[in-house]
Amino acid sequence: MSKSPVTVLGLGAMGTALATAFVTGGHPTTVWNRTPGKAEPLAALGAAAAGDVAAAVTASELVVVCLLDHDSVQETLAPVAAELAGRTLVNLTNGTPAQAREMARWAAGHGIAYVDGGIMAIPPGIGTAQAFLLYSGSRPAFDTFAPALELLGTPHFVGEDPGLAALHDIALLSGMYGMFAGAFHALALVGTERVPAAEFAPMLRDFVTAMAAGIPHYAHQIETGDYASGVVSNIAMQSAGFTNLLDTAESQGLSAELLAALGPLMARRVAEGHGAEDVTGIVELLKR
Ligand code: FVH
Repeated sequence: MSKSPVTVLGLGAMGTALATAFVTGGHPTTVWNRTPGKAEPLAALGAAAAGDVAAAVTASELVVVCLLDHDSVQETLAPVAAELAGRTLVNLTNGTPAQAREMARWAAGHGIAYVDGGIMAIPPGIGTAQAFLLYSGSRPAFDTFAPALELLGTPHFVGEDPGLAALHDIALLSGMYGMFAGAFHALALVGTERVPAAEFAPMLRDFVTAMAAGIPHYAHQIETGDYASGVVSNIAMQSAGFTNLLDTAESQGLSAELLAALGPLMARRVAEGHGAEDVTGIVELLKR
């Protein structure tokens, strides 16, 4: 059976990985990039390099866009709205839920089927078992092109509200950056005593991985608002211990700014009478 033609707009690190997955997966693939020259390796694999955005868009029913940000997507697509009419636009550019909903309204106004997406992988991971992608928006459009999109990584359709993929994406990235913040602080801290980072790193990875196993339990507490269920390490104890993290950073001559926000939140929660509960209760202090 012949495979559906795909157009990829944007040949940065990620767009190139996406286009490579489509072309090697047997899809007739047309590519375009603002700065010429980036299409050459893909053309060598069999992709067609379009001379302008309009030619790229009209080559395929499925148009995948992966540019730097929301502004660059708007700037690139606004002039070709008429050419996109009747096609499916899958936007894999990182953005906010509000931006995704704005794109969906724009697409609906021009007769374009719209699917927003979030890529949970780095470019070398595209097409591997570890890669997964989030999608939301038009379910019929997603279903039609799912066989092509599956080449990029495991697809998760998270709902017809077009903002939901971005919400999941930003939430996952928030978790990742929180983990990075702690890990970078830890690596810098051992470095103050010349402990080799490479020797410490596996210990850090294993400990963080073991602690991450608690996430489903924390999720239940946060969803139900019951921060007293199944408490193993109460917040009063954790708050007392956390001051040692801040004091150690200070005495080792290291800024604790990557960690600092947690200490006052824990102390406030304890002061408000929740010392016997779990540390997850600090989310109550985040709500506005
Ligand atoms: N790379 C990663 O690890 C992450 C993984 C998760 C998803 N992100 C998001 O993917 C989007 C693209 O990221 P990228 O890695 O491809 O980024 P770059 O290599 O910097 O390429 C940027 C492309 O955007 C084009 N571009 C920028 N501004 C404009 C504009 N005003 N008009 C048209 N195109 C524009 C740029 O073109 P050029 O500079 O080569 O001419 C590149 O094609 C991004 O949302 C990540 O957050 C990647």
